[in-house]
Amino acid sequence: MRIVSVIALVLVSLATLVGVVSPALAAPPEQDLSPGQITLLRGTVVSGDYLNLQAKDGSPYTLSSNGAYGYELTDWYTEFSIPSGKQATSLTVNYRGAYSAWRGQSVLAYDFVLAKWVPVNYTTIGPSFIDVKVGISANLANYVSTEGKIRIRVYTYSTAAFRGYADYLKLTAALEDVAAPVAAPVAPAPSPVTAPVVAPVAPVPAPVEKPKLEQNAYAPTNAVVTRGNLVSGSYLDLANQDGSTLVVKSENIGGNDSTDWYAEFSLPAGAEPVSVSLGYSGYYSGWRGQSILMFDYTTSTWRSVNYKTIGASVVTFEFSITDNPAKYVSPEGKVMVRVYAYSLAGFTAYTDWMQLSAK
Ligand SMILES: [Ca+2]
Ligand SMILES: [Ca+2]
Repeated sequence: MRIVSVIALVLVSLATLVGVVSPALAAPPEQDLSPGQITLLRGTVVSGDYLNLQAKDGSPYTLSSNGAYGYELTDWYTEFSIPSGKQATSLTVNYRGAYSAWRGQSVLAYDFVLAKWVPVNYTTIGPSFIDVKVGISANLANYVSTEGKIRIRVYTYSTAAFRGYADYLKLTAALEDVAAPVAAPVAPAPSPVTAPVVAPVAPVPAPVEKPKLEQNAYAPTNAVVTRGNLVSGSYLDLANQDGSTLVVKSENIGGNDSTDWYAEFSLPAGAEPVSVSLGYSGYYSGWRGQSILMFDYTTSTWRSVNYKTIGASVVTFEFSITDNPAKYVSPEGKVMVRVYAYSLAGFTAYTDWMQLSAK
């Protein structure tokens, strides 16, 4: 009886040991994904294309900056594809580049769920090539479209013209198999005798998918002061009517004081809204005339869409854009709304809320 118990105990222990030495979970294999064609948003190509991003060989994709809104900019993005049947469990951006002079460079990744670009890295880069490595872990799934695309953008601005040299850009992805979908029950095949003879039908091209504007109200995703000095706040203060404001103090140029800044909104790429309205809430240190302008991408000009005299008490108003609102949306879904005020005396502009509604 006692011996039997001991033997049983030994067997249980052995079984436990066997369980412990089961094969360790293998980490999913990592794979370098190569960039596709470059979409240039700002800047002029000096030389090269996306193929120059394939190797760290000193042969870069070279851009010269373009002037816009008082700044010099280079801005471009490229798309990576995850092989079908795979999904990413980690993503790392590997970049190598240089600039003609020291510049601050932002790397952004496109969040397909929130339909906006999200900054993932900021690095100051000078005339020598340096490597930038950025791991993307939070909300990883948001950065991969349902078609397995990932968009990475490189954005640089300055008050002086410059050249940018991008020698290398790849994504390192840890990939695992997507679980096979459960097969839907198959309807019984019709008997060959009764099946009518059907002429072969040419495959119907997949409908071009228009991005759906699922979200109706958009908060700014960026704010840039082009005239005047940012005293406090950021675009984040514009999201709610809560008394927290973006504060810009006027700048005197040639005897006149003005504030001039613009907010950016991000709609899904390719969005063509049929109806757009803007909301504003804010005040000034004293009575000022305020113009609101929108950037018309069809003519590359700012168009005045609203003018109002605003004093030291908060005013809140909304208005509709009636003439072809889609012209204010870039192919990437960007909308720029500019707020301009002008006076002979210095002043301060306080903006509490800005919102774009689109359908
Ligand atoms: Ca290269
Ligand atoms: Ca606010």
